[in-house]
Amino acid sequence: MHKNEGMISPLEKKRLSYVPQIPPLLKNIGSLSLEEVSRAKAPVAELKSLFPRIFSAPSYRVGKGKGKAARAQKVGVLFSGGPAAGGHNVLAGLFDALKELNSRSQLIGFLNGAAGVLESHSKELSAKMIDGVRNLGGFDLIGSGRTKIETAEQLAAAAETVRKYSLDALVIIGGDDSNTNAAVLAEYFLQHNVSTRVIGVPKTIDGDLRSQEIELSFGFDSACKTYAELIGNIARDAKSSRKYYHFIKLMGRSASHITLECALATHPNLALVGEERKTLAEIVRQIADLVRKRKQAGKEYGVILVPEGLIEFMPEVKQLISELNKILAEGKPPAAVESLLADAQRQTFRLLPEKIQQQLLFDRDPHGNVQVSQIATEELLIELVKRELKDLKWSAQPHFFGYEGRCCLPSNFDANYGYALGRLAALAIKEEVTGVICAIQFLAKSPEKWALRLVSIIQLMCLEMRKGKQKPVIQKALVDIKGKVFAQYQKVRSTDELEDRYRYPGPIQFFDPDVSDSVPLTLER
Ligand code: FBP
Repeated sequence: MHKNEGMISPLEKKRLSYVPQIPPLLKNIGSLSLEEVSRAKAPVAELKSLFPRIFSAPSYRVGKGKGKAARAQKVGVLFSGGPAAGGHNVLAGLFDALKELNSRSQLIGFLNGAAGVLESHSKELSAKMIDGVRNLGGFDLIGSGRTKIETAEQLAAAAETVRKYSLDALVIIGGDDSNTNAAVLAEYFLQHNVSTRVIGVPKTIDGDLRSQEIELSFGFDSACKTYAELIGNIARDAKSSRKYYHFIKLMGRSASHITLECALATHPNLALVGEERKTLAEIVRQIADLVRKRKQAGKEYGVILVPEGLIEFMPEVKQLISELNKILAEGKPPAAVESLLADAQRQTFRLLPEKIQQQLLFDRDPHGNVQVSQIATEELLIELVKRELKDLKWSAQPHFFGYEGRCCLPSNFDANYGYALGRLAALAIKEEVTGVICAIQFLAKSPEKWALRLVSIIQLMCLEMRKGKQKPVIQKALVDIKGKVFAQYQKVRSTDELEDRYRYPGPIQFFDPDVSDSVPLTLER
């Protein structure tokens, strides 16, 4: 019996007994081996000096064969960054497979992200603990955090911890930065004769950790389905009450994948896509035109989706932010900043409502940068469109959907995908590889047809300017505005502006096979 059985809801109880569907190969990991698929050089030769040991490490395809013996392994695992539904299933998949391979294997959860490694803060995960979180949302069994292991002192502390615990492997479940970190650690451990191997697992609701090999991270599907349910409900309310424009900001720190997926699922009157790189003035005009046109058609309501990262894509705001960062970094007082801006940037600054000006000047992260994700873009747009439509009567309601979607019960897709990723990580550990990320392909098909890969993380990396220095990173995958998914949205965009073709997806379904096994629309395309 689950220890909190009295506390859990009937649906959670039911979900605990769901058996994730996985590719047949993953059912018997002991009978699998790895085949090298490429030993291609990483795309940027300069990475070689930073990662001499893993620079030309191969990627692998998984197949039947006599792999390495299944010896007892001691494995550490941590979550990094924002929660994403399906994370507990990664732990369950990893735990089950490790124990099936050798019942003496142990899984140690580091608490609250990489900080747990630096502070040696951990707990050994038992079958009882794992059984209590199967197919449930959240990362709460071990917590997560945004600490990075970057400095020489942190790297040394991480090496000390994994040595102290005698870990054979460390599994890092995270996004682009965390998997970059996984590569840094893999290299560091090899260079310092630490025998712990490092395996990455792709996680983020943002859907921006993608490459040719990685189709999607887990968590995106459940988050989008949750937001799409809420957007559908709001659309129905808009159409019923006929008096508000709903400006709905959706999470996604940089890329607009979540907004695009929700647009395909719900058909709002407009979905802004940051990657189109329109100026603030263009966007305000576009929305004002939409409100005018709909008014002429007798409609004084509507639904507009706004991606969280929109503001950073607007060329003039981007320039303003970079100028502000420079001036403030020179230690100039915020009150003097406006007078120090170049004319064009001063104009942009003056256009912004006071609340946003204050956010740009005072709400800074520990590195002194603007906290772009905290800016109320939905409120900014409402205010500026109101100015533009002075003589027109209309009302707007701002919303922000973010945290609501990160810890929901995982959809069947994410429950299956997370569990399969965990089992694949166990295979990587058995086969003693390091510096690889788990990649599952053909995700739009049913799990029986998924293909399994272990991809050398270095293959995903490039050099990018960060805080004035060239740094190795996994580049975020933005929405490709020449790609198929955006084209699909473009096809319906102008019709959806005036006609109300809202779709109401309703809550995530778990039990009706016609609905419950749906995959993200982004993948179907
Ligand atoms: P990850 O990239 O760590 O998965 O986080 C994604 C995200 O949910 C973004 O969409 C959002 O901007 C950010 O986390 C919010 O972060 P925080 O939890 O620190 O407020």
